[in-house]
Amino acid sequence: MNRTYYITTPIYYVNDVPHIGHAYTTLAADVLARYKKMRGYDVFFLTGSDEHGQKVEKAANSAGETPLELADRVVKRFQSLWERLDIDYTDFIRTTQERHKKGVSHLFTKVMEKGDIYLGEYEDWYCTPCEAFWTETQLMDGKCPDCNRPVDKLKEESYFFRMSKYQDQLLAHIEANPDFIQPKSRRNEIISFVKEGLRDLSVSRTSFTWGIPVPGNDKHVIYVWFDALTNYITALGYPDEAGNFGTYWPVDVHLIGKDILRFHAVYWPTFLMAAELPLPRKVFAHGWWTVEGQKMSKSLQNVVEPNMLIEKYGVDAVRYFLLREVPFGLDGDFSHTALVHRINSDLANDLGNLLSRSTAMTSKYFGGVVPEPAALQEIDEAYRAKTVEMVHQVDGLMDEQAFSKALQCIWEVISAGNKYIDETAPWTLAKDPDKKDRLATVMYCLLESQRIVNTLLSAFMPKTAVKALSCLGWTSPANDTALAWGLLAPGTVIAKAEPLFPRIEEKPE
Ligand code: ME8
Repeated sequence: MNRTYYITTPIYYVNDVPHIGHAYTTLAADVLARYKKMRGYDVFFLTGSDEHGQKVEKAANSAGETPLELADRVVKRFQSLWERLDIDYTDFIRTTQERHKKGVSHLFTKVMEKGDIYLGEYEDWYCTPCEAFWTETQLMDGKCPDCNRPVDKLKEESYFFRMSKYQDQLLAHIEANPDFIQPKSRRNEIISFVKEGLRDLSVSRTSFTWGIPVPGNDKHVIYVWFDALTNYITALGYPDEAGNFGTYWPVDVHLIGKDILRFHAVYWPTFLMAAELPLPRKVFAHGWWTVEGQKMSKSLQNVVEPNMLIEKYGVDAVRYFLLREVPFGLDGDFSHTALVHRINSDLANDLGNLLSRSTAMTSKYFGGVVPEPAALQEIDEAYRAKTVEMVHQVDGLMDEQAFSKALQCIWEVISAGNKYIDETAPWTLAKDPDKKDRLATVMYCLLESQRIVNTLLSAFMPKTAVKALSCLGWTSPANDTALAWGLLAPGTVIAKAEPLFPRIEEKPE
């Protein structure tokens, strides 16, 4: 039986169209899922859409459609973008699906039967765009502390979840499991938040109807976060605790943006505690993208549309850039200049050039056939050892969701390859028939190191990696065993590589 690995993205609201922020989380999840698959894990990668709530109801009203019509229309935009971005998810859950509604009702009933959901009355400040209630003290200058927009005083009958009851248990769990909330700075924020005291949480609404009815009282719909978070288990077939739920839960990592950490690191674990279900192993909150130094927003008209980027630069350049440019967990800035710079320097110059040079020399000196290496000398051994060490390092970095560092580590080996060519000077060796063995060894090391590099890169840039590997005559699947040194068989026919990434000379916008 393979080890399992369950990874999720947030389920995105259907009242917005997808932008690079959404693409970022989904891409990171895809890279990790592909990587874990390559390392032999049985991976379940879940994404989906969050389709209930007042915002969707309002957006549908103003577009003159039913909420479900709106959801059906927008969800297609997400799904077609994921296809273009080569996102290889296992399942896509929509919160309007029966399987989800059934699981949410079950969870709600179970927690209510336990006495942890009770009927009360709610009065507080409510921010409609954020769908969040705030206490008087949480407001910033009388406005929503998250988005700085005006809030309304709301009083309504509401069901409450006894979140306060789980405060100590949650704190103890966070403290005993340093990996539970990552990165560390975010973990500290949550610890302070929990220490300030958890209040009971309103988990139903009567002010709108687009949602899952509270079992036994359909005046109320279930609060969007109780509904949305539960997707992570309903997609596995919950309440059926056998099947996929039994196989994949608890989740290995929920990848989310920092904006929704509190919901994932406080609300969700306490719901699970109440339901006596295991908690997620890790919640990782990545940072926020701005665009050319500014917050991305519809009103500023600076929303970066991933489809446009793919058309202009190609899918793998976009995949590479988003994960390389900014350490996962920190905020970052998107700019066309930075993207063009990465393409020209990392992809065209370093990665592409190395492959072109090596395959061109193999064609010229060995008729396009992988030569038989002789004994490795010190310089070859150092290059081999660096390649082998990279495989090990990348594995640890991927477990920490340190995508940018993993790519840096791979690029050190690519740069070492270019340097190795300069230092061994194959064109000089080629002039001396007595150095044929030496030349063969150098060529072999170059090709073999790149076979391993491109196998690792298949998680990041699937199409490019397949292209590069096929130039190297390697058509076996990219898997765990393919990462060992020495598998490229002498005698294999290689192809002279076309540039993987042509340089972009034009001035970027
Ligand atoms: O919050 N930079 O959905 P959502 C980086 N439905 N990431 C960004 C980003 C940016 N500028 N903008 C958005 C919801 N994101 C809920 C989630 S989960 C049970 C329910 C990404 O459509 C980031 O992952 O508003 C963030 O957490 C998510 O989009 C919010 O997506």
